[in-house]
Amino acid sequence: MHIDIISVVPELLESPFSHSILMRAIDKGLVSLKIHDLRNFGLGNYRQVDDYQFGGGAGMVLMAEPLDQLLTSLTKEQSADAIVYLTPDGETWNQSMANGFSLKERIILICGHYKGIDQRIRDIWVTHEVSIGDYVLSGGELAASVVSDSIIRLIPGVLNDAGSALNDSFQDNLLAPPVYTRPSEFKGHKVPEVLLSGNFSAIEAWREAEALRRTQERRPDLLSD
Ligand code: 6GU
Repeated sequence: MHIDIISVVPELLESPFSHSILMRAIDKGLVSLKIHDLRNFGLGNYRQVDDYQFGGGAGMVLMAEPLDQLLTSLTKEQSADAIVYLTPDGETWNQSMANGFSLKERIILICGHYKGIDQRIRDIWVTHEVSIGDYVLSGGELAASVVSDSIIRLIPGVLNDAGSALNDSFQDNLLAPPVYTRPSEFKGHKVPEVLLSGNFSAIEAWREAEALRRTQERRPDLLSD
């Protein structure tokens, strides 16, 4: 899989991909990722990328031309399977969307800033519009990191334990059961006996029951879907 991310603040995207699981996925060659500074396609001596909005109103808008030129150059040799614009008015991202995107070969993510991007780029280029929840972020970069993380960890070979992604919360519309590690007693709180029993079918049954109980308690909406 290859992911291109377009941003006017590329520095915001460095850390999430430089550590832990995502860094190892890149090092192993399971995914390649390139961050593109929109300013390199900016107009004029000042490399301008944004301008006032027609009709007035506060906030700048990312101009169509720099984005169009960058998108043209990115898709010249190979087309993209998805061109995603991260925006609070997009479709709310979820695990089933992440599963679908993990099968794609080539994804382009566009991070908006200020008031967003010129509508014509959305009309001409964008295939998917994605939000990560009902709150406002200062730009699309954190959302692009969230979306990328949720996709990349589903690529076969990225997680060491093959079963690991399948057991995650949401993967089967259930929240994950509680987990414990040493010591078996901590400040008077004991680890549930069954987990120490070595009886794997009993452990599996306990985990399933706990997952269901947690989901009923915290997210009953998941069970009715
Ligand atoms: Cl994708 N972008 C911004 N700016 N804010 C958001 C968001 C995206 N998703 C939720 N809030």
